[in-house]
Amino acid sequence: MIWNEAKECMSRDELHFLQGKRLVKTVNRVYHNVEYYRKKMQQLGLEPGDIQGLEDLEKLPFTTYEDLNANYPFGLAAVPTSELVRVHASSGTTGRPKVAVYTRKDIDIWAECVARCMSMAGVTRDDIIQVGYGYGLFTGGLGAHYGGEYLGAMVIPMSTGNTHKLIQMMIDCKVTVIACTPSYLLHVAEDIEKLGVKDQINLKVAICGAEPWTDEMRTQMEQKLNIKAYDIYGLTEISGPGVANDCEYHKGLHIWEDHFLPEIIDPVTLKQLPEGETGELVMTTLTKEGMPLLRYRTKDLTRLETERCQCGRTSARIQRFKGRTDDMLIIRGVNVFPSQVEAALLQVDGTTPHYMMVVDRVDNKDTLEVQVEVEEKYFSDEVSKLEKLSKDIHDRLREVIGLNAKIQLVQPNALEHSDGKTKHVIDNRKLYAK
Ligand code: DLL
Repeated sequence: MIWNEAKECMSRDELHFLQGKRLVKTVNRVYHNVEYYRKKMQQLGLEPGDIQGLEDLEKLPFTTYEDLNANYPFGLAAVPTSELVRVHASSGTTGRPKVAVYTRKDIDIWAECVARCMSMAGVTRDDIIQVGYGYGLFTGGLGAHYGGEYLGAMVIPMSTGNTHKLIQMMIDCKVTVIACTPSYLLHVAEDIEKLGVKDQINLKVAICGAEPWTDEMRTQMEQKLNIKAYDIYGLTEISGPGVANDCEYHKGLHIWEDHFLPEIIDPVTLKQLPEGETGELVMTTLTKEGMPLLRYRTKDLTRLETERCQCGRTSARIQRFKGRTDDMLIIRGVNVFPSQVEAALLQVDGTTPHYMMVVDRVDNKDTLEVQVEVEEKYFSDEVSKLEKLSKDIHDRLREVIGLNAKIQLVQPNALEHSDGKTKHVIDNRKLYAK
């Protein structure tokens, strides 16, 4: 079902005209309201008048996480605080999160984008949606929640953490749609099987995202739960979930191009790549008021296709993700950078900066083991000291990355050391396309 046919199915020419107009407006907005962008454009000898349409996009500067970090928390806001109504955030490479701010209109547009995604997955106002993404600073919970309500469906704000309660509510409320991470849904499916309650489940659709997943996972969840599963993409900086979603033909994720202008660039030369080539996805927001971003480097590697889809939508579609240009991992839906782990370890006395993160998926649940070299003396001391150190590291990591990791303390020099770039991650999950 198409939620907003006028926008979702406009011809590519009409779309480019609209994007050009909105780009010019956005450039004017940031130039006049965000000191950081004004300075950046001035350094490049650019004035708003130099940007007349899409053909001038490449003249504009990129925005990166480092820019967000330098302007933390609200330095990139383009309106006064009195006009902002919401803040969300996700982890950054350093201790500072990536923060996004929203005006009321931003929240409305975001909700419409999520509603379009849900509608694309066949969800209607007659559905009962259980939101199993985390609520809070993470955009998943509230993003899916507002989108579901915008559609007119009934939303159950389940959040994460209690699978048995989620399954009980699913049965009692006759839930028809679930929105959660794909790995969590597979875990839920297994618990449903274990509890022997499959025949009491009314689910028909799942809207899964926030982490990479494979076609095999889609097949598994569709078969186990007798549902149709859809892929939803987004990132905090750009708004949250609902930047793109796949339709029933599963030929890639349709981007809401009337709100987000995509490009694919070579992450080394930073030049735009011809259509169909794989590179880094870059997004310019076209309607955001609170924190508009010019050419934001998502660090996600993919390619785009624009030939018309059988569903009738005309937007560019994101193809399978191939990885990231940075070392961010998504573990149980949580973004984690090795640098955060390193920083946490350094705060605990007795550890060394030599560590290895081993990520795996066991029974559809992500596991994280952190192997840490500790000072020799701990191995000759009583066992209780080693145990205390292990607990201290565990607790510190939990505070910093928000995950419970299994800690394995090892002797000095037990891990690989190198003069060059030491490998700190072994990810056995193989979630990205080759
Ligand atoms: O994960 C927003 C979201 C919430 C999307 C719920 C979908 C559903 P962040 O925490 O800022 O935002 O993480 C953004 O997650 O750059 C991708 O690397 C990855 N990601 C998000 N969705 C997908 C997906 C939310 N469908 C980062 N497939 C992005 C692959 C995804 N990777």
